[in-house]
Amino acid sequence: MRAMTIRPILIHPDPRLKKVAAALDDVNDAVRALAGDMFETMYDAPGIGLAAPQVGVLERLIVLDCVKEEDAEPQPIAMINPEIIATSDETSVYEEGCLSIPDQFADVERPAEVTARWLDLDGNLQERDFDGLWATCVQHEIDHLNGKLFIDYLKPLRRQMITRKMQKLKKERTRE
Ligand code: GNR
Ligand code: NI
Repeated sequence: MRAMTIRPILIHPDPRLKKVAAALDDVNDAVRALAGDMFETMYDAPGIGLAAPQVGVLERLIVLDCVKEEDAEPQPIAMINPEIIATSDETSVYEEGCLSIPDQFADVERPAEVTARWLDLDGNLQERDFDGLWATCVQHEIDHLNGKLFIDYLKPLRRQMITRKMQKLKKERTRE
């Protein structure tokens, strides 16, 4: 097996973060290699989730691990072509962040519980209920596959302020 590589994460605004990603029609070694790189990149960041478009790959693949405690067992999950097939009426509010929008955080309201269906890295269909941070994270990641960022839930003025900060950050980074 090829060594895993940390890939650069795209920073908003970037046209690739606004595109709808394409479904994967095959679960092969290339997809498994990409998932490996995405786990490596997510844990290095560190983050609790990562979607392929964030590393510039416009395909429907996400990885997540919402276990935050240092001493707890990791729970890596890779999802190919994930779908939310049911949502609770009950909602919850989490302060969200995004690796593509560094150091910006805002409250986002979403369904508190969701049922997701996806293909795992062996090509087997999986279905599971998520709640708490896991439910928020899986929705945040699937949004990325549809070109949607958490700031799209904010009021336009707040979103614009964050976008301007990110434009400034990107400019500073290219000057260095
Ligand atoms: O690391 C992340 N933390 C986070 C916190 C609250 C809600 C969602 C997230 S996902 C984010 C990683 C990321 O940007 N995934 O796309
Ligand atoms: Ni994100």
